[in-house]
Amino acid sequence: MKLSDFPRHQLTFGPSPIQALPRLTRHLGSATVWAKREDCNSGLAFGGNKVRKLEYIVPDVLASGADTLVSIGGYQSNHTRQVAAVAAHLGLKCRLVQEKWVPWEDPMNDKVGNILLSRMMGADSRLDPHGFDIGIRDSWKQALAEVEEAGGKPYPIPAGASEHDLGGLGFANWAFEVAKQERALGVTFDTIIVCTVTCSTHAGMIAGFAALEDLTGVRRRVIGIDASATLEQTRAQLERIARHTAEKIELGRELRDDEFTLLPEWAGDLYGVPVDSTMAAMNLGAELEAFITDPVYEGKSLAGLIDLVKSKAIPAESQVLYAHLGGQPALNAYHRLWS
Ligand code: 5PA
Repeated sequence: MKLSDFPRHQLTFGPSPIQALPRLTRHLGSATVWAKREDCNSGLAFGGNKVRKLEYIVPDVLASGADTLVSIGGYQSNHTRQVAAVAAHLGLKCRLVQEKWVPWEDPMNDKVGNILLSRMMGADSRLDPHGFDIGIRDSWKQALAEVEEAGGKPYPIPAGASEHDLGGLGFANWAFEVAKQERALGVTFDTIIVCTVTCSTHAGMIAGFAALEDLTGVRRRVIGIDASATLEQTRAQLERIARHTAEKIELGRELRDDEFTLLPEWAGDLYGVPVDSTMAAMNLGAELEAFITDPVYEGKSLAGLIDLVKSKAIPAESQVLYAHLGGQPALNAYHRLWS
């Protein structure tokens, strides 16, 4: 099926805004930096990248007759907050497994930010002691079984909605949305920067930009900045989901090796724990542009952008598009980084 033939249930406001970042660009003194703002793409509980993925999953949810969305993430998962938001919006129930993905010892970590919002929206959000893993989890399968045993009809949404058959479509379409906005702006973005963990954001972009390249001949670099700190598992998942999505949208060719770039240098040692480059990037974005990023995801990908632009690994004449994927509600749980 062609991408435009897949049903899409609108949850976003429409195309997310693209903004120039002139003060950051001037400070870095090389390539021109822009951002596309998925962090304010929807009115549903602050939006984010998962809302865009879920637009292609909701038609399947509604067709299934399910009454409960069941998903999983860390205590401060943005994904589970967005699943809770979509459940509330559709009038469905929501069961969330919140694993202890991050060794961040703060008494507020399982109370404020994303988890607070999920509870406020009526989700049945339960803590689980297991640690970080982007794969399919027993705790999630258990939650699905429990909903069924209680007489409910669960709809399974895996971590980050990534290992879902339709998980890559939202960001495949993002590529075409960028192309339309480029025409209006009179700019071509030759380099895209994206944060990568469960992978369907980056994988969807790879498939979408590949399809766009085949139509227009414009070749771009999509640079994934790893924030999982489990590089090999993440790379394998990225390739699998990108190939699956490319096949789904009938790309009609194999993805080339040079279409996969996943850089490990800014992840630090552990998922969810910021390092010096994360702190420096978050502070720089905030001080220069009121551009707010989080310590788990976007602070790490922003650190990657800063170093790649400064070092001219991204050429000075480049137009760089940073995908801001959301994540700010988790900042509350990290208050002591600034207090
Ligand atoms: C997340 C993911 P992918 O998981 O699609 O690779 O996206 C990475 C990413 N930025 C980037 C933000 C703000 C994100 O929330 N979040 C997960 C979550 O549970 O919130 C899926 C891990």
